[in-house]
Amino acid sequence: MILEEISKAIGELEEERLFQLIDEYLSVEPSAQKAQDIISYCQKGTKVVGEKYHTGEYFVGDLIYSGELLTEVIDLLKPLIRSGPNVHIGKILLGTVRGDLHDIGKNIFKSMCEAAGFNVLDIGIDQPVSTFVQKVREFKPDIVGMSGVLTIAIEAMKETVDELKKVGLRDDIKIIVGGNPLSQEATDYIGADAFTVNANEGVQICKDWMELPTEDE
Ligand code: B12
Repeated sequence: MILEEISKAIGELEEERLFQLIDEYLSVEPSAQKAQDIISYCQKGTKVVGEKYHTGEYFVGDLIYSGELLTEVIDLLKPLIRSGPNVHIGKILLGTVRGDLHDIGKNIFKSMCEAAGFNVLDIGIDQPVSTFVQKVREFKPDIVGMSGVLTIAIEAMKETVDELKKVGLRDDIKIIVGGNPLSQEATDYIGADAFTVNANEGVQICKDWMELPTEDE
């Protein structure tokens, strides 16, 4: 019930109500799981913001505001998300692909990966193919994570994978792509190994690749 209200507060851009509800939800036994629940419902709320923008009810300023709200929520939840083990289980190179400036989802995935014990190199937003390739050479990650929420991100992801193949680096790494427009069909087109629209699921996939037990085991 509170979670549905949290989702609604994001959709309606009601800052005060949103943080009241989050306080209320976390007042009893705050945990990493509760933080993840809040993130999932906030993500649901941003879909409403996106729809309202699409139909002309909201403007770019509202998109920006929803982004700020989400960033504040993530900052608030970070101490809970980060309560994971202090071990090194693998290296992830992470970035938002060329042409796409959205980074809230990427940042959530990053925090969760770090909490799980991954060493994450975050190269930021709007990253060209050449930077991904250069950083794979330098950082030698086990996994490359590409984020994108614009439809055009799919093409940029494909070009990045194609270039990694061309220079002979593709077979050394696993590639996961994340963001709202992704699907199995898009993932096959891109040439990635997996996709997700849920950061928590993404972490589990990465852990599986490193042959580590999942949360449920
Ligand atoms: C906030 C927002 C913005 C903010 C972004 C702020 C920021 N710092 O990121 C600002 C205002 C900058 C913005 C700008 C624009 N936006 Co915008 N934006 C949104 C909005 C409302 C929410 C996005 C978001 O943060 N969602 C919440 C996060 C948590 O979800 P997520 O990204 O999917 O991430 C989750 C998973 O996918 C996963 N994940 C994400 N990345 C990764 C990576 C890996 C490796 C893994 C494993 C997992 C993973 O983990 C996350 C948590 O579970 C969406 C609406 C929507 N439906 O999403 C529109 C939306 C994405 N924007 C849109 C548009 C059109 C724009 C603009 C073109 C608007 C304009 N005219 O200027 C510009 C584009 C700028 C650019 N070149 O990128 C469209 C995209 C349409 C399309 N199909 O291409 C949307 C869908 C709105 C709409 N319905 O029209 N936007």
